[in-house]
Amino acid sequence: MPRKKGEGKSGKEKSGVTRRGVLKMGVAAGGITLLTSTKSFRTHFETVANAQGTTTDCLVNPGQSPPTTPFVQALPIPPVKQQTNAQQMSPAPTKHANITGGEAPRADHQRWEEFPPVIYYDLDVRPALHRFHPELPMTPIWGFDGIVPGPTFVARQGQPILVRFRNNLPAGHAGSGGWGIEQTTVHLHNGHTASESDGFAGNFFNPGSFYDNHYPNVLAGYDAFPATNGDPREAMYTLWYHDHRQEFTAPNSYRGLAGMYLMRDDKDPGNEVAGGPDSLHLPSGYGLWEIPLILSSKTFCPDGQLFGGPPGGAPPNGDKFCVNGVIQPYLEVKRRKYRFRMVNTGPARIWNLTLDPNLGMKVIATDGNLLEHPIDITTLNIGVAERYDFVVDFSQAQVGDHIYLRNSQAMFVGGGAPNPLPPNVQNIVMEFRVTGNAQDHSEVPSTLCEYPPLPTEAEIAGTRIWNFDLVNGVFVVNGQIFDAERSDAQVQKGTAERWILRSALPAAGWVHPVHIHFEEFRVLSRGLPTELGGPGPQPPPPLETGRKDTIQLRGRDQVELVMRFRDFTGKYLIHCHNMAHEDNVMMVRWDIVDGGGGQQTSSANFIPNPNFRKGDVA
Ligand SMILES: [Cu+2]
Repeated sequence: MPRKKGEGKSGKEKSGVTRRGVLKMGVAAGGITLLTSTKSFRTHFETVANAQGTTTDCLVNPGQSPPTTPFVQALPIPPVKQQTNAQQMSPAPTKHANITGGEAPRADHQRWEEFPPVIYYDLDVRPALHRFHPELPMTPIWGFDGIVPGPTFVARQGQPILVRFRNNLPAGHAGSGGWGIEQTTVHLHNGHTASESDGFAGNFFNPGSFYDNHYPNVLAGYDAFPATNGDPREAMYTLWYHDHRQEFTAPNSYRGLAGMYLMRDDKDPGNEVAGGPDSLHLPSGYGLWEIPLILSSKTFCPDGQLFGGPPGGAPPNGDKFCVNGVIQPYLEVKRRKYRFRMVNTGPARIWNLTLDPNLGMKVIATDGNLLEHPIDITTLNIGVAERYDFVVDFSQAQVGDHIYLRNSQAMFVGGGAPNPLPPNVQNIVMEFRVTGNAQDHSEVPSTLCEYPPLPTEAEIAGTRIWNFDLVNGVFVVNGQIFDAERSDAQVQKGTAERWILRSALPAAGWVHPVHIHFEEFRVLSRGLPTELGGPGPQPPPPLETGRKDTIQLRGRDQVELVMRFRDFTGKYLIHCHNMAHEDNVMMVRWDIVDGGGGQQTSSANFIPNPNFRKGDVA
């Protein structure tokens, strides 16, 4: 459906009211002691090799970026993150936060002895210079290991890892007038991860300290299926990691703090030829036949510097289409099947993508999860944080053909329409050049996996309603703004719940891609009830029949989900993943709790199920 112009615009721009503005006033008044302030904005990138041009942030929205020639740069493939020798990690990772050793405060790692890390990674969160296009100068970015996007993690299900995130961002950055803030917390979206390693928005930490995230890489349902590392039907494959600092996720992620995280197992071992009897032989080989497509959109100032918003404000929607950190790249392909692993890293743009000529896309996974059966589509709609794995068969094309990935979504907030490039390439995201033939041993089986059954009525503890609204220019959930100290739901571990996500604002064209941390959900229905003026609940469309962790509320809308809560406890998040909405402050903390009588705490937005019998959970 067409989105009204203005979608994605942060409400604070209309109202002038901004909680972050209040925060910044607190900084100026010395109310936030974590930040240090300097008189003028520091040029903190000068030590980076090959620095050139201005090294300060561009702070004035140019409206439109300078022109750039499309398809002059080959698509870069983010390098695979390499492990660190555990003995070289200093100080050694510990269950308790090693505060004296430089670690930020956190709760103890849950199930640390049960899932001891077998692979260690050391990752530097730091400033660097990056070139988004050969015709633009190097520009300041923040990157995991100093690159945009960050390195790709290739993990294996059943193999616990530990990732040390070292905050080496410039101290005093926000206090001295730059956009973004030098504090970070890193969320692995949508790992089955204990709360203290989930990148909770309030668990941000300062430059000079580090934070160890423990990723057990277990499948949901571990406690019921310990012999198989969790329920094999809960397997996940395409994840991503990004900054999740409360109220600054948009500028920090826009500056470059995002990367991909892939999971391998026997069904999808990463090699289409080799592999055991369980291998699906999907087109595979990272960077070879299996290509990450990490989407973002950015705006650049007249001198070519990245524009990320006024300090304290939201970054623009961006009029330059970037894939894997470069503007409008090309990729040389052979006449065979390719698997694309796409993630939309925002900050706000929703894409509607078509191949031209239209070779079609065979979708094999939605968000992190394989579909039970592939779905053939001709147009792919992807909201912020959503992922799709799809296969394109270039054997339909001829050597010498050029095939374009075109975006048809009209959404130009924060600037003009995408550059008026030559008419034949307008709104094109990237180009595929068919350059030859290659053997293809890959397959796309008609059955990819089997889902676990939906929870029974007796397993569902009740129904919880989350209303996503805009009130006085502030994006709220159930009428409230985010507070890291306030938990709006206490979910009993080992139960299932039906969650209703609703956006009932009259005359609203707002799209809210809502993300729920920690567990995958299934969509029961889509559609606002008739008593609220909607069409009533309808069966989900085909691409929403798969397991997902992010779902779009489109205008006045409602989705009805069901999910289980297993294996870990602690604080988690539900939020709009339009990062401008998320920062302003459409996010809620909810908790998984254990014990306390085993009944869900009743609250205004929770309707208990009288037929619920705890203990019946599979
Ligand atoms: Cu939203």
